[in-house]
Amino acid sequence: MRIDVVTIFPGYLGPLDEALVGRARRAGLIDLHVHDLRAWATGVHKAVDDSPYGGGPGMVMVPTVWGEALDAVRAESPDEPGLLLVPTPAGAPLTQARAAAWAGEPRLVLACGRYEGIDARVTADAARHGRVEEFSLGDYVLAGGEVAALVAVEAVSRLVPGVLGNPESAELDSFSDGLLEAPAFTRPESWRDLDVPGVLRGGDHGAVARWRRDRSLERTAAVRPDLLDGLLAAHGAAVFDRH
Ligand code: 6GU
Repeated sequence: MRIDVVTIFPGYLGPLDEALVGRARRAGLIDLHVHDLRAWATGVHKAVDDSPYGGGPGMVMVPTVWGEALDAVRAESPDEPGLLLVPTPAGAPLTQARAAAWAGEPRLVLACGRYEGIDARVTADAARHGRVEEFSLGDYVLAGGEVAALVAVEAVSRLVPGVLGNPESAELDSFSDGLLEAPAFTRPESWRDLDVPGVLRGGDHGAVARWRRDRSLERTAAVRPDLLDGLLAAHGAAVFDRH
């Protein structure tokens, strides 16, 4: 899969050299390109932003620079214009389902805005060339889209075949069945007077699965009751049946 990220702070994407994503890149599974938006800025000041029409605080990123940048990045791989992803607190939430859908794309292009966002005509124009999706990490405001791009690249990369050592771990994750994961334990069996639950040491795989399911439901009901409401609405009470 090819991923392009366009940003005025390429250094922000440095962590993508590390750990899981770094390894996936070196293995040739993820072909990641980070582009400095300022390369397409013109004039002595290389400005990328201007004051908003209609007034108000802050600055808006200019469509001219973004248009040239996205045209050029798209042209680097003309057969595959890619899905344009725009991080913005005004987008629909990033979910595991969206990450999984994006992991099936041959190419993603991430356009990171700063300031009060990007002139709205940039996404309108991009939608004439291909598909565009805006996404938000949640209900809080970041200084720019770079951290959201890091989050999206990591969430997507671990779902690309071959990136995870054990593909089962993606399937067992929190959210892949719509519930939060049960707590996990490893050796030693007893630590600071805290014991690993006996059922996990007993070798009864059915009992372990039921215990994990119960803890998942308990934890989800406690911290994310909205997820249970969503599952009930989608599938009915059968989703809570024991297997
Ligand atoms: Cl995607 N961008 C910004 N700037 N702030 C956010 C966000 C994205 N998601 C939550 N807050």
